[in-house]
Amino acid sequence: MHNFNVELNKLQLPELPYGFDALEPYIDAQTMELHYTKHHQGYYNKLMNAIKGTDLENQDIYKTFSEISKHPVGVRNNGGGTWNHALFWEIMSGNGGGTPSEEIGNAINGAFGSFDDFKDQFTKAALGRFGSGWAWLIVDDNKKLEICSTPNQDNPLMDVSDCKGTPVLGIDVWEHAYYLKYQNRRPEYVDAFWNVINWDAVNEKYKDAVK
Ligand code: MN3
Repeated sequence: MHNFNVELNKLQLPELPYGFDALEPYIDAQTMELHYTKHHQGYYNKLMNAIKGTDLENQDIYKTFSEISKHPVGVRNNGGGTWNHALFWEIMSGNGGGTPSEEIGNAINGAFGSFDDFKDQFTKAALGRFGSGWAWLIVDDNKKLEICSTPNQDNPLMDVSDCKGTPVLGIDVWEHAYYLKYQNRRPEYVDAFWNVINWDAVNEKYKDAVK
């Protein structure tokens, strides 16, 4: 069911699909470099250590997420950290921004009334997440779009999540994602994010998720 992106299905550290400076001025190069080479790499390395020699090494990560409550917390935190960032890099682009069209544009209008209403609700979810976590646009089991947020490195693929579905868009609201440029001003970071969303990538994920 979650085969919308075979690459994300693998336990791997994907290459960043653009240079560290590609998202300037909205997300600065230094933040991108630290975020990818230290944070994402760190989650990946810790995940590999946590599952070494266990059945999880060869198990589909979506299956692992679907029963994450049975596994050590290190698998939950670092598995989420590995997968969430892989999605995050993919749904951004230096040529991003604008308003979505095609299937995802129509679905957003249908679910939220308009793009501006969607933007307001997604922004609220991102700003309302206390402490560290993520805000998501997901496709739920009824193939409807929903907005929600999760703490820490949890995601809506996990059985422990309050909201469940397939993420097609997500924003990292950990301070490490924005502190160097925006310090404590999370609203400015979330506002800037709209300029780097790769709606073509989101549309592909949406189409796969509703298949
Ligand atoms: Mn992060």
